[in-house]
Amino acid sequence: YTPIPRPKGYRVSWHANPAVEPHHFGQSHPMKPFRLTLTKQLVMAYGMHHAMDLYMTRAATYEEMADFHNTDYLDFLKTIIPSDMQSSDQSDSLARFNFGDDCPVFDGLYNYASLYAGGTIDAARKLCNNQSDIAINWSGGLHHAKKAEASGFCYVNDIVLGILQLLRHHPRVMYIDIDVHHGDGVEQAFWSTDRVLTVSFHKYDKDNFFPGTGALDSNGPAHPLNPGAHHALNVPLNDGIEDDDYIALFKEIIGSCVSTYQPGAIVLQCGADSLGCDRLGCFSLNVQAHGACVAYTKTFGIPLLVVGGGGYTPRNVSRAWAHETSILVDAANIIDPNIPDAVTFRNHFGPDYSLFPPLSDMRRIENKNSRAYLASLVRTIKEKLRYIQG
Ligand code: ZLV
Ligand code: CA
Ligand code: ZN
Repeated sequence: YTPIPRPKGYRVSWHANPAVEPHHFGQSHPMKPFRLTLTKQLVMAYGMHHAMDLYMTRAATYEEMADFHNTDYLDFLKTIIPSDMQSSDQSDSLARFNFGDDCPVFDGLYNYASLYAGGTIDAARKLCNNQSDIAINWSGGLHHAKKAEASGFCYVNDIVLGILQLLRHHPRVMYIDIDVHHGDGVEQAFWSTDRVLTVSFHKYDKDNFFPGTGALDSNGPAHPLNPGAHHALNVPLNDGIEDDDYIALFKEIIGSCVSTYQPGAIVLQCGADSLGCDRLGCFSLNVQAHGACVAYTKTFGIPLLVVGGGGYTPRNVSRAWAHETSILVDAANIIDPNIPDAVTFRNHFGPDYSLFPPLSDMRRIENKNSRAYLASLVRTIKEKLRYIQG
């Protein structure tokens, strides 16, 4: 490969620890930390690691995680072991903290959760100290975890912990979530403050799609004394949304939000389950369209924390996150769309060996988002922005 040069005029930092990658949620569980290994192999095969400052992430300390999480939840997380899943004297706690099929207890769980959380906290601190302009942690983005509850494959809410760090330096932080699921844990954590504006794009079907929250009219408790009222925005979508509509919607909404709210930092959750052909998702986005949202967010030149999230077809997750890394280091137009021969696990990318296989044609899902529906979403959200001040 040829080393990718450093981007001109700004610094990008990469936060990772390979010890996250070998964790296993269990036999048929869709969350596969191996997708991080694939992502890293692509990034390195393209020589992109030369364009960034590389930081080996440490585990978040118990005290750092207690900035958001309850200590009785953390104590449980720290001591629970897989054999407790069957034990009757743990069943009350397991139920109370929402452990089960979605959130199993697996070997090294506390290590896994504290490592991905440490990555996001470190990334946020690099931005605060002005040692980085764009900080990336693909192992983070676990947006469903609650103060005292695991949820939707998420145990510790690294995004909330990262935003809490950014709030030490920035009066206002904006959170953008393009995972196919609603970013409920982050929304709820900042439900009562006007210092964080959360915006989630997601598939919404109250009764049939997890987590069932994130309706258009769900914008924070509208109590007159709640400063956080109106500071949660939701973009509920139906099955099958395609590239051009999604990009146009993202630009219209995010452009208006940034110019109104004037955030000092942006956190972007890049859940890759919004891609076409995802095992759990139902949108029809190609890698380029998912990446176009990252590219647009970067154009504001605001300190940017980029995290991963969902994504259940590992070969496509790694394609998207490698492409997005190239966008962030300003090298998208110089990398070869044919996946290099030297990539470890290259067999995962056949038969096309392309960074951009046409995902939208591979599994046709009818687009249930009419132009009129999308236009009404934009109109309604722009009206909601009138309640928000920068
Ligand atoms: O991508 O799960 O639908 C960020 C993220 O946003 C549910 N869970 C819950 C509510 C009751 N159920 C079903 C429980 C199923 C447990 C096992 C699966 C196993 C195999 C294949 C698919 C699933 C599954 N679980 C699909 N959807 C769910 C959701 C949770 C989705 C979390 C998304 C996380 C990382
Ligand atoms: Ca989302
Ligand atoms: Zn998701």
